[in-house]
Amino acid sequence: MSFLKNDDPEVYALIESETHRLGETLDLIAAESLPPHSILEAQGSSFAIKAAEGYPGRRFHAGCVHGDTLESLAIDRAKRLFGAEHANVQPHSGVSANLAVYFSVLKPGDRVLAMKLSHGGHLSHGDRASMTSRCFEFRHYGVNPETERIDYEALETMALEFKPRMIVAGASSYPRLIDYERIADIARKIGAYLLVDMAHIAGLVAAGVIPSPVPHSDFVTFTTYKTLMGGRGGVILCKEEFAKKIDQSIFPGCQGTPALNMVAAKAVCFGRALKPEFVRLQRQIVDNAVAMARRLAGFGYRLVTGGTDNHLVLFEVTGKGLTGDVAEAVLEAVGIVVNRNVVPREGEDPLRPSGVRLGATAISARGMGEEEAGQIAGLIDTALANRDDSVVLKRVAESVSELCRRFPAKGF
Ligand code: DSN
Repeated sequence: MSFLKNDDPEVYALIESETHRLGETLDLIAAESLPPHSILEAQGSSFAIKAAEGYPGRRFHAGCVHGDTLESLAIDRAKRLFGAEHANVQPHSGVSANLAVYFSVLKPGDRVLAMKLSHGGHLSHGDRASMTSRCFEFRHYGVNPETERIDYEALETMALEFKPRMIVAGASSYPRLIDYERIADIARKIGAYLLVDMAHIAGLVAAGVIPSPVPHSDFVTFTTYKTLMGGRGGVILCKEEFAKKIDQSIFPGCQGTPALNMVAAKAVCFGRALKPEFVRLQRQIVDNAVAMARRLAGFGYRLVTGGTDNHLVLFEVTGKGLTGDVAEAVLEAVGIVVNRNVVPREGEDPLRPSGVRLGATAISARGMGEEEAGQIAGLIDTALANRDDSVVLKRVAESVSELCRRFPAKGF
């Protein structure tokens, strides 16, 4: 980055510091990964310059010859990777992708049934704080209070009574598999569309490590930077019959020109995900999450749903006299980066929740296996149990640094 260093030393220094932070800490944020240099190169490439409103062969700007080939390549790879009939690779984010799906087939005020944020859903699934709740009439299903797994019977009862035009499945803090077939049956019964937001688990689905929602859904949205390990951005997959509506809903409906540099990064991401090494890595992510979950349970933490089937672990810290925000701060101070999270319980304050969410994607990208994942769970427990003991915390921080040195963050 010699140009940036000369042109803007202040920003250059911040980038250097952030690169150092990423290398010297353990990233356990479930919504992050450690993308390889090739993804960052594509993001920073000359495609960042190009205005390209429209779609390949149908642009509103000249000079899109290479942009057209690039976008077609990204679309073809996305379709191949997920066995989808149609792909739109232009959404700038997962929220943009969801908005475009809503506005493709719904009218303002239409009813939508989605998973509650506090039970693992997502803001853009009609949470009060999201503009989606102002555009459509959302109602929310949740998990069974005993099992903390989706209550499909209650979902069906709500669907039959509320008669939504669309059902949304998918979550950002649900550690279990989702029965897409069952939700698709419910949607079919009431003539509703089914949208699955698989942002968190897209990498696991691409690798075939967990079941795919694609055959069961009208629309599937996802982001490319979580388990899929690419750059920032969103994608929509849909059945061919909705292709035109989805494309129009993204452009000109919800967005202007696509970010072709991010489309380049998506193409690279899909190309990598089609390789056998990616499948091995995705299996390791689940194995590592399971290893962390088991160790934490052994230390007496209550795991939401009792374990995990995917890349994330959600556990309560209130049993240890802590709240999620305090746990997050204690862990960040020793170099373990996590996020506080609500657990499925009504009335929780999202700023001071009872839980912590962990994800195994970035540590797996660094080459860590179950042994290290278990060791990290041990470091988490030691730090939380000794949060007022600076000597122990220093020892934990040293162990974190040692792990980071043994498993360098080659990804970026
Ligand atoms: N959906 C948010 C999360 O799960 O943290 C970020 O994409």
